[in-house]
Amino acid sequence: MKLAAVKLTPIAFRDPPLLNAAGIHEPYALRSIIELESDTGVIGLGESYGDAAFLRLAQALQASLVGMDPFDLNGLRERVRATVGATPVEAGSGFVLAPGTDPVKNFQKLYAAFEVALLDMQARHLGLPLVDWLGGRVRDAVPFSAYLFFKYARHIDADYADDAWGEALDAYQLVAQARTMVQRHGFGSFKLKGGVLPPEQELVCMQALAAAFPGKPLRIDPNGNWSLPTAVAMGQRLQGLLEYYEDPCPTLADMAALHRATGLPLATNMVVTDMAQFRANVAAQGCQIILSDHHYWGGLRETQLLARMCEVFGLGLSMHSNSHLGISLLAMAHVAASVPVLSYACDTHYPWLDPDEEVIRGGQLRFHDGSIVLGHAPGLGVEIDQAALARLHRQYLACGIRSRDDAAQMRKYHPGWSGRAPRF
Ligand code: GKR
Ligand code: MG
Repeated sequence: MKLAAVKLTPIAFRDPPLLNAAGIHEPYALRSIIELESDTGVIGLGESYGDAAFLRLAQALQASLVGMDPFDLNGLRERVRATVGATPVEAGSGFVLAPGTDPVKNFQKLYAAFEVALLDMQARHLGLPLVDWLGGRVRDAVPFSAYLFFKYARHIDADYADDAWGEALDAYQLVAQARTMVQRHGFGSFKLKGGVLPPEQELVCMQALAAAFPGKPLRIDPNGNWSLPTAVAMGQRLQGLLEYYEDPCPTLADMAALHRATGLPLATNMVVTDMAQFRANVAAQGCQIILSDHHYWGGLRETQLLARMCEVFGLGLSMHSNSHLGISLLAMAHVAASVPVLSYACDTHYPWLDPDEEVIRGGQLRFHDGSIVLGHAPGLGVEIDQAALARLHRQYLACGIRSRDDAAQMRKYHPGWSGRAPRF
């Protein structure tokens, strides 16, 4: 079997006005969809970043893949290495809250994007669900948490109608958002994207969630927007409420000091994003839970390696997410189902996806009791709806966004907004 065709389609999909430490989401989020086809007619699918820097890399790699053996992942590695080596690094590019957009991750993210599609093709060729080709399932259902956001009711500059979620800027509105998530998807745990409102107000929201959903695991993620003294003070008041405390402070040294001061379990997708940082974290005894993300950790097999490393060093493992569609969600679920140590509900932005904006044939994937349940179809188990893909590609061409910039978007609402961190 040989790779006969490699198609890469940049897309843009509607994204609600979600607030975070860096600003606010733009009206469209960018992704890329990878479609491989072998000379025997087997397909392989992937989904990754859609920012201009990633697309340049992926386009530079594309032609070199045609003709390769789809099982030759070392061959992919060499081709990716050559492409990344020949591409000048754009210093300062990348978006701080999407760790994979950092140019230092060029190798990992490019390899990961095509590794997923090749693994999908391999599994389809063998007639195996991807999870079984990854070593077998330790669970059939992968739990996800309800990812709660403060949000505005409407974008300042969208060319489409307001979303149905409405505004969420206080505890009452946030609890209503959480209830909707639970009613629609059955989630059994909650993550609040913090670092947005003054910490006291976010604490009140966490207390309201705890009262509304007694006994359910809660997390807060201020994305490094709290100073160490703020994080310690808030940590003391959050004692007893938290399953884990995610990235309140921006540096590993601060996270380690916070853990010493509060004893709270700390999670991160900001200060541990590669193996060198993993080693530093172990030495510093900073974070106890690592949030993996195959898109920038170098693919599904590297995620399994990370899981093994967490097991060896006694760390917990969970999963990070940026705005994405169903192919990413399935890749996350298949690898999560193959990893014994992944014992926390994973993050996903998927509930924020407008149901009309999915590229999978048959439409949006469904959560069952908050979980993605893996079936027995080969590979990732889905096909592309070509009409939907073409529509989202036209949306990409028309929307004018080429790299995510939540800070610039926020300045459209508040011209003086600095985005300085840590802000609280
Ligand atoms: O989409 O606003 C967002 C999130 O803040 C995202 O950018 C983060 O990368 O979800 C992420 C996280 O857990 O840090
Ligand atoms: Mg995070």
